[in-house]
Amino acid sequence: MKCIRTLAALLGWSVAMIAAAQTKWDMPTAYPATNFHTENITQFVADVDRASGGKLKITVHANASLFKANEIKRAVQGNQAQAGEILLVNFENEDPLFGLDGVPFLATSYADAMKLYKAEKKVLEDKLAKQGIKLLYTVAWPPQGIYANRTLNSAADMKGLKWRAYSPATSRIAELVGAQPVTVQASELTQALATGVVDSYMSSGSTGFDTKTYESIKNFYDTQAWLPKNAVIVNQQAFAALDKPTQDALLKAAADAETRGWKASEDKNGWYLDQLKQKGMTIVKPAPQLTADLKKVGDTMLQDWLKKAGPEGQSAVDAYRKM
Ligand code: PCA
Repeated sequence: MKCIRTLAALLGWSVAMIAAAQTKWDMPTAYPATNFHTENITQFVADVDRASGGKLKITVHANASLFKANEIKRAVQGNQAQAGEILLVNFENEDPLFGLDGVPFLATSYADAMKLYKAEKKVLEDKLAKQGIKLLYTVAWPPQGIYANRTLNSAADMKGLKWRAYSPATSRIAELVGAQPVTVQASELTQALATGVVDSYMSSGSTGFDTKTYESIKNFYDTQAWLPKNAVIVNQQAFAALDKPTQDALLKAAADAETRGWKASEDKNGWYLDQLKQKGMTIVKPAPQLTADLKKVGDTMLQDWLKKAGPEGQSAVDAYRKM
């Protein structure tokens, strides 16, 4: 009898120990489970689980199911969610530095997008740290092009488009070309297209595919204008509460996810555009006038950005240009 009681006590104690040793995090993201960013995150979370010996369990809530895209950052800041994935350019109004990779035609290839990341990484980390957030890694979206039914030979042809925007910068583009911006997060884009709330937008082949844009829009103008980045972030206090081996496991998995994610983005870009073609879309090489007009828009936006971002913005751009 005594022996059984001791055993029961021991069992209760070990269950309590396991529960105490195990940390559970919520991780909201804004894109569907099948998106390459989310697939990468799924792998990241599995790596963390394994490398931490099951001590850190992260539950991913994809497709803006827990928080809207533009609410995720604040949720992580306030520790309502311990980790999350955000689109940096969404927060340009908070701080211009978050919008650097959304300036059209500043960095238009994967190699340049990586350089830009290296040039801004320190200041980005510092900004987030001041907000109680730790940057784990980033991954670039594929290059941004224009979805529209109209024939676009120049920016003048964009006048009056009902333009879906996902960030302050994509709204600004609409203003500069005389289109009407409506901000719609990716998870609500399919419906906005189907109901005619919007008839055009700028994004990657990836989002065109995810949202079945081919069901309502015929053309993708492959302007390769910029590659915005998603950032995976954690609440600093939640991170600090982990034991050292678990922290190390998390950081190692994050470094692997960054390398894997950038590669997946680049590798899958062609696949996404092929899928759009197979679904009946035309991938258009933009007319020289359209490109020239959009580059002018980009120049204006870079000047505006440099004014807003001040010396630290200038030095990030200078560092990038020197690479
Ligand atoms: N897809 C996201 C942001 C950039 C991209 O390629 C979107 O359209 O919301």
